[in-house]
Amino acid sequence: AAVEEASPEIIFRSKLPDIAITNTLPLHRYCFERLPEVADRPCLIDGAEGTVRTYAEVDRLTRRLAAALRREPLGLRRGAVVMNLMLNSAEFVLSFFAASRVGAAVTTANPMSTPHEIANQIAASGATVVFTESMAVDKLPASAKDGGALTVVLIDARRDGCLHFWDDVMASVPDEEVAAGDEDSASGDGEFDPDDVVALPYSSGTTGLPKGVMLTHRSLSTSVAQQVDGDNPNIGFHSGDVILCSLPMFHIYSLNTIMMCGLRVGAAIVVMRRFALTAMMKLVERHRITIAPLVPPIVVDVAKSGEAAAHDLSSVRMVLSGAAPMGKDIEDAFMAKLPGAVLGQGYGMTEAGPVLSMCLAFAKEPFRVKSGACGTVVRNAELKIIDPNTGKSLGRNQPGEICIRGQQIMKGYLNNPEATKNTIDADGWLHTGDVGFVDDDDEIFIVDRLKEIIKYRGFQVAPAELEALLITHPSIADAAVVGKQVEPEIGEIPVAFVAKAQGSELSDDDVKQFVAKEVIYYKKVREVIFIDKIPKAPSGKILRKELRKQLQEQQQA
Ligand code: 4UU
Repeated sequence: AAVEEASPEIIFRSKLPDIAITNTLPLHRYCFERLPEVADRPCLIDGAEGTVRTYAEVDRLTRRLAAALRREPLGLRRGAVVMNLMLNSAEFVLSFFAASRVGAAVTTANPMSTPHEIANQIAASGATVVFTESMAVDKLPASAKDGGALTVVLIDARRDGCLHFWDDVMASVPDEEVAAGDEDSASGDGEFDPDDVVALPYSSGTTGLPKGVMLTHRSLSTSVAQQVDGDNPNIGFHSGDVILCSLPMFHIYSLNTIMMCGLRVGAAIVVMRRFALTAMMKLVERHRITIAPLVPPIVVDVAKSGEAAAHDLSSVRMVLSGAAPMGKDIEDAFMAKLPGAVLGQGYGMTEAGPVLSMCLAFAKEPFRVKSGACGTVVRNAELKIIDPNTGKSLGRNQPGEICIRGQQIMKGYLNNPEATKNTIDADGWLHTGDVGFVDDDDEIFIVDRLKEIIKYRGFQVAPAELEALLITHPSIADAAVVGKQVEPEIGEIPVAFVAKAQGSELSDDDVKQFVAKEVIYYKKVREVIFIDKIPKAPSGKILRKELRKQLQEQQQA
């Protein structure tokens, strides 16, 4: 029989050498490994109040909370799932690492989500405890409020049927029980596997509905190491840095690159409940912030704002952008406002752990980089570009689907081996659904997307979710949702193509309002186009390319 000759794969690597990575520790141990050195340094600074918690205090609070999580009424064990449904706060960080200590996983969600979205994620993830705040508590499923299967811990108010984070939960553990040497169930008694899931964010990936992304202790510590470990780290964070945390920790970008990387290096993290331009600038001035991780819409806000000049932003030495494309023109406009800082991009995807590539101008020994590039593949990882039709790997400067391999990528989608298999192939390559190329200097440029997702200000919108909702409307026969490129402050908006049921007098406002009632603000349908029939392949797959083309033609007309 003929032996098929496998053509050698073309694999791209970092320009930084691989390093020895510690990725078998529980994540909390890994992130707090430098505790003895940084114990008295500021760890979490509350943006609104200005209160400072040191590394020793944060570590001790997570131990206390872990002890409380283990005992009744919470009674959490290895394998349990906790939901963090809140904006940025110290409590978010504490519950995340306390969960890690007991061997539980944290599924994160935006507290602006609708009751329907929250209920779906609770059911799908199997969460039994929810850490949340007043703004979201009334949206929890009814079973949660009358002492059903869910225990609700409220961080900012007292309420019947809920536990108060500080007064009930934290206070239940006497100080003498929070011994510094107290061992975690996630490591002390041997019941720990680095491949246990510790974070469970939801992402729709390349297709379909949002799915639980199983990120393990091993994947996240590998990802953090790829960014900030080694003698010449890819991102040269250090313990003297003051890092702005204005991006939501419920998204993997903030959770990993700000929170985990920040803690790993022993930096101070300034926690903003949520982003606001003026407040952010004041915080930079007040705390002499050195590192500002942002997303392109915020970069545009700063570039366009006259306020930058009214504040002393000179302490900022590094501005990181990611989660959506940022063109050269935006980069250049921004740099004119902050000439003293290095601006660069990271490219991440929840499933990839999340960071695939990072700007090498952030390295301790920086490289020169090009504007518009989204970094070079991280160290201790492999990246290839494949022809989406043949699967063959491509050389430099040839656009194709970006694939990544390494110990940082997800273990898979929760309870969804089918979707996992479609995303991570038999050889361990994760297929991103992004189209890009690697240039002669190993820099990556993203040029297109094969996958369905729409990114509204960096947030994921899954067309399949909106389509499933739209077709439940009695006057809608069929529907398809695609993204439309708009101003860079937004990026893309969801546009619905709707085929009306016979005789229906549905208006575009009807459609918009119908969707708006069920989904979080950034998933709202912003435009409706009525058509006779949704174009589909014989397999039933929506021909999104055709719809996108139709949008483009309309925009040009
Ligand atoms: C063009 O967006 C993210 C994670 C981003 C991230 C994380 C850590 C950035 C920097 C960092 O340090 O995850 P998701 O899952 O929400 O969205 C993933 C998708 C990608 O597949 C790609 O289509 O978001 C898009 N994307 C980008 N596109 C992410 N980063 C970029 C980028 N340029 N820099």
